[in-house]
Amino acid sequence: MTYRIPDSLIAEQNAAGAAALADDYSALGRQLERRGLDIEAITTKVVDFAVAVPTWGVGTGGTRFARFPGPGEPRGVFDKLEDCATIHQLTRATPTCSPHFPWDKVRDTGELAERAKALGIGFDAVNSNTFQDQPGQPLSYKFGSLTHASKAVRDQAVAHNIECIAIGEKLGSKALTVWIGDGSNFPGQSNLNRVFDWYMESLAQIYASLPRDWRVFLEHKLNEPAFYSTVIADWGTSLMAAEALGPQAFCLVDLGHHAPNVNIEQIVSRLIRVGRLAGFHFNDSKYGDDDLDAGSIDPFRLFRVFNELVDAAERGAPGFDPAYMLDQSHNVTDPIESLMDSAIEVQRAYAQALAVDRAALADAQEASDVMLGRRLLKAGFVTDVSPILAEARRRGGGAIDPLATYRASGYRTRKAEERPAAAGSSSGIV
Ligand code: AOS
Ligand code: ZN
Ligand code: ZN
Ligand code: ZN
Repeated sequence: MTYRIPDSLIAEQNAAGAAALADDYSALGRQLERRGLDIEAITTKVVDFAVAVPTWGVGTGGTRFARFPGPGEPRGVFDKLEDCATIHQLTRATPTCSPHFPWDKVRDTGELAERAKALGIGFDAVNSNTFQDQPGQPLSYKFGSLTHASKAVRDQAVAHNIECIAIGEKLGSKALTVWIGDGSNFPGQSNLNRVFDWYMESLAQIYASLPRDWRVFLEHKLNEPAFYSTVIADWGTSLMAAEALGPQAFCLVDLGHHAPNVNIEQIVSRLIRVGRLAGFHFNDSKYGDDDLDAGSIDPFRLFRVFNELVDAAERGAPGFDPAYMLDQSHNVTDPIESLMDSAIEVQRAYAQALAVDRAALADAQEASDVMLGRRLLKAGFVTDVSPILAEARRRGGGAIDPLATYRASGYRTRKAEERPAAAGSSSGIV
């Protein structure tokens, strides 16, 4: 048996913080009541909110310069599942994980499904990987995958995506996320129109293999690893592809995949409008696809995105059912700590958006009262919803203070003993 944090430790830690939380929660409840908001309604929504953890996120990432692994890193997908389960145990916000293939491929997918079930973890979207070559792979993706000039390479990449769907079906997943590194580094390297033809041809084959109750998430990205043009560069291209493919295709928004200063919440609003918002890869960034912890750089941007989501939910936007996932790379922090904190920050943005007086906001907008509209929105953002988040965790059996409880448990030290570094794997820690 490997080490799991005992529920008794969570209870003990919670007991120490319970009185302060009850005090803060009732004070916040009174404050919200004065603003015409019901704290219980917000707490219930936060309890029901979930964000998936990426299996590749529980190991230390790295930059293109170096990777500095920490102690007790997961050696493979079974260890990753254990860490994902721990994140959920403490936060109660991450009941599913999003696996990546072939990084998480095992001989017996049934065993993977069983292990996850035993740990109380489900599977969110499965991710395909045609942006790097695997040992023994017949054809290289150096010059592209689903849009490679060679049909044989495209076929190989299509077959991999179809295999991902087959694995995902055994895991109980209902979506495939496709992100490709395809594009060009130099003008003249490829024909911008032709590569899109190939993308559509390849995606049509993958789409045809989707089970009826599945969705395919198309993830766009402005640049990197291709630095002149990427084939699916922006939400416009993504939407063109999704609409051409059919009703099971949706556009995924990774917060780090846009031009600087672009208005991401407006993109979200537009995609909701046409019923094509797949969901998110949450993370934060200052320069590009930095993959920093969600809410660590620009929490107001995250809040603005959630403002659109709450607006859409409250007006009952048709087909609105976004998948929430984290997509981060942890280079200088303990990945479990970063992922717990990020899940909480995503919840925080949601709770803040729920703390906006939407009726008053609509009136201010109607009256063109710019200052009041601005203030009403900001009032949600500046509300310290921490007691709501802590109370939601407590009610679910999680930790009032996940970071403190995690550190008190000594989980990482225990894992360092159980997972000797020498047994490292090519587990997709990129
Ligand atoms: C790459 O930039 C994308 O964000 C993808 O979602 C990718 O599959 C993921 O980051 C794992 O490397
Ligand atoms: Zn992503
Ligand atoms: Zn990315
Ligand atoms: Zn990213």
